[in-house]
Amino acid sequence: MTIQTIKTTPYQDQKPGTSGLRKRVTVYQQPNYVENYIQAIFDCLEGYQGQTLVIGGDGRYYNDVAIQKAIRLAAANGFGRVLVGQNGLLSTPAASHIIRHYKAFGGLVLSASHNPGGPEGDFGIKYNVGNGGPAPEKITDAVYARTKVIDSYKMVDAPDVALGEIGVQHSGDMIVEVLDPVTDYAALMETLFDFDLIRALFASGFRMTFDAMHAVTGPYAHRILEDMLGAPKGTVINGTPSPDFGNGHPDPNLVYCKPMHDLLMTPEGPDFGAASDGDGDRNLIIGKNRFVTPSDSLAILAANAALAPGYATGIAGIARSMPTSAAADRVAEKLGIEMHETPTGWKFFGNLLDAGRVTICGEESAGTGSNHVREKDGLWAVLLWLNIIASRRQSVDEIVREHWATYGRNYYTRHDYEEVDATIASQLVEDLRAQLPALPGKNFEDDLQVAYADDFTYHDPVDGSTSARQGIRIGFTDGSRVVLRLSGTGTVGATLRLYLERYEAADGRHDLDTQTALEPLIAFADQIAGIKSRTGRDEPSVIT
Ligand code: VG1
Ligand code: CO
Repeated sequence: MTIQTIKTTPYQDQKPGTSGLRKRVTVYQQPNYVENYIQAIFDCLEGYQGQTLVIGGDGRYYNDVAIQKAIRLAAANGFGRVLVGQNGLLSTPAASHIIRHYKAFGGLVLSASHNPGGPEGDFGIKYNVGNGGPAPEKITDAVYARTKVIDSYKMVDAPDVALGEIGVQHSGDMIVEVLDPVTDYAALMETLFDFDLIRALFASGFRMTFDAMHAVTGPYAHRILEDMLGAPKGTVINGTPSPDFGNGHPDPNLVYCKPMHDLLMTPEGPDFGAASDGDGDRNLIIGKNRFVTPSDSLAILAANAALAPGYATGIAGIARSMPTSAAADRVAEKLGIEMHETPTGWKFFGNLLDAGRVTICGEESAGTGSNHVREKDGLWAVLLWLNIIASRRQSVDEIVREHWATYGRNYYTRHDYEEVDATIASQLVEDLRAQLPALPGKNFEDDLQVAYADDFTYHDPVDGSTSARQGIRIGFTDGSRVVLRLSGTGTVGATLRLYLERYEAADGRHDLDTQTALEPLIAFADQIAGIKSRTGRDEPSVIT
């Protein structure tokens, strides 16, 4: 076998964002772009000689090309074994599980998640560490620094691996094992949930529809929902992964899943609807006549987790990202367990999960998960919902209403302004930041009094690290909140995210339209940040 050391020149734009390095496919297709980035990752790691690396992706365009490169780089750099999903497929949560299950050193997850795919779409690479979770900031910062000076990479001169063939092959001296992407993950789900109970639910005539959005969860949902749990064939739609996601946008929200939402609002529709994103870590939950906001879903799953066998002894604590509504905080308070508020992105949950301080985590962006892996997990959330529905013998709507009646309701929405000019967006944030010290005590929109205004800084209670400038929060005396931050996953211009929240007590009104209930906060945010005038947009690109 020949190991070649190949000269290269650095790129200056390989800065990982909220979840790995996401760029247009055309950017990734530049000479040595993939090679530089993966070599830079390896250069920042220690002790992997002879160890196992997991590789898998969401099946998007360029996955196959990048995987062959990754395998040759891993072989030349001295990994002993690569575990790769058949046809290069592994959902993000399955990759996390496989890293943990086979005690791998780490893994490369090739995905740009919910961003569109295809030759004109996006591609992404993320490194996960040995606990199965995204690399912490100290690693991603080091990788970025390395990419700026890298001058060579190592590759073996070996033929392509046959990714379609399950079993053992070689790349140079390194073992390459092609795995069925679903089997280990499905076995894990069986240990967490009462499959007999869910099977009985489907047998009793309960109907659901699961939209895999032409992305990676298709094979997982077919196997688990239809084959193992007996949901009728056809329950899973768009279940064959395609490189451009059927020319769609695999983001499970009310914009891209509108047909499913509308179906669930009709008498003929099924009892339950769910969807997952490009890489299978997000979830959308809709009951008949009831859309469940991700923040509420987190709170409800945490409050009812003990109904599932995997959590029967209770949960240790809950963590949510800062912009996620405080609905889960009320559940933690009632259960008398720890509650943590972290910056956006799953990498901040890893330490809390490893330390056993939290069991369930969630983000407002449709991500929920638990200590079973170190990523958010779309199908896990769907299965926990099914387990809860089957145990309580109630509809989603009844479960949600009872939750509000017990804990109160956190009205919540997110307004996204996409592809805004990056200079305008960062100026907007800077100007708003400058206003913060003067805000506390001031009154707006009749009855909104500012209680605090800051730029969120996270102090990790486990490793003592600090992450500053994680988003502007303005809190009011009645518990309402406005949060504003810039996305770290976009690939063109800047995306401004505005998060709005208002609490209505247990005995309050829970049947208002969300946007109406939040109107004064929306007006306040626009007044103080000048969003419309500065961006020239009359309305958000996406409202979730
Ligand atoms: C977004 C979401 C965040 C999520 C991240 C990765 O990040 O807001 O909650 O963790 O995407 O999810 P940002 O920086 O664009 O707001 V995924 O499913 O795209 O890997
Ligand atoms: Co995702």
